[in-house]
Amino acid sequence: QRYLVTVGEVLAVLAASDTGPLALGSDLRLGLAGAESNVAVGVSRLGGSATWIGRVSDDALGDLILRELRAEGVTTVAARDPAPTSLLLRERRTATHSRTRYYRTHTAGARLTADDIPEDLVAGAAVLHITGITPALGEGPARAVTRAVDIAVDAGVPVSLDVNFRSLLWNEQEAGRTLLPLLRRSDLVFAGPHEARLMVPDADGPEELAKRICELGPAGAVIKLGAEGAYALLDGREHRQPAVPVTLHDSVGAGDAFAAGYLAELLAGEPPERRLRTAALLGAFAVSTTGDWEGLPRRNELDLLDHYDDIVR
Ligand code: KDG
Repeated sequence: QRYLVTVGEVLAVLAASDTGPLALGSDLRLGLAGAESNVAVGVSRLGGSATWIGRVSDDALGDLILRELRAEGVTTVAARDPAPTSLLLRERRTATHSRTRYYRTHTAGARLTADDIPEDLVAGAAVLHITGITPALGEGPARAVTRAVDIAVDAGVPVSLDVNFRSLLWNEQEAGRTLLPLLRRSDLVFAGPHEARLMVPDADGPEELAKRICELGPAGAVIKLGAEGAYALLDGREHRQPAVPVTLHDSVGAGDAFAAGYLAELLAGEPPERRLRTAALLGAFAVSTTGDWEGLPRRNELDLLDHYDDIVR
């Protein structure tokens, strides 16, 4: 069976229910987040097979993570670890803008090592998806990602990289230095314009950014442009994908959703136009629903937004 494999950390999210300063207090909703697991869930909901590799705390939140991923049909390869689960505190500062604070040091996910990566599993995958978040968690996780890429490249498994720069975890120089060698060995790169510029600093504009990224090695580069859609250079061919118009509700998770849509269609053997269209649809579902992944569609729901109409009767 063709499956996607990914490596990362799942965090517990404490999200304010109220809009406004969290310093005034609020009910908190417990949920989960994690760029790589968001992608795995998105792929699984579209009928693809996805496996997530990571370290999971032996605390109750770790149990919740495994239950939730399994409920979503994601295969988990997770060593249990006595260190606690990472937390992400999400303040809903205004109706459309949230602020994040990580509680993410000495936690289970950051104790991932290269030994946690099962060789056969990565070598047998149809695609390995990595993001720039895991290498930012520390030397162990960075080595784990490098190990996964080593295995994939040796086995001829295409590598997909979402640059996913997180300024709360490291600075731009460190990110550029660490991610560039991974990008050179990737086949497909997802990045926003700012993230792309971390990789090719003297380039500008989606066309030039994608072209310069592909000159470094990848056969494909997808530059995500938010409400403007996406520009992709895939095997030397240009593609422009408009965004699907929706009302912005919560933009967190849009990039992961986009990657999930693209990769699910890649797994299904669909052509680039279809991959990009589904990517845009999943991005639209993510921004118009609450949470990073909860609102992602099943395949039979895609046309809810494809034939854009507010009410289905
Ligand atoms: O991509 C959305 C992520 O920001 C979220 O799910 C949490 O993985 C996460 C991170 O490190 O920010």
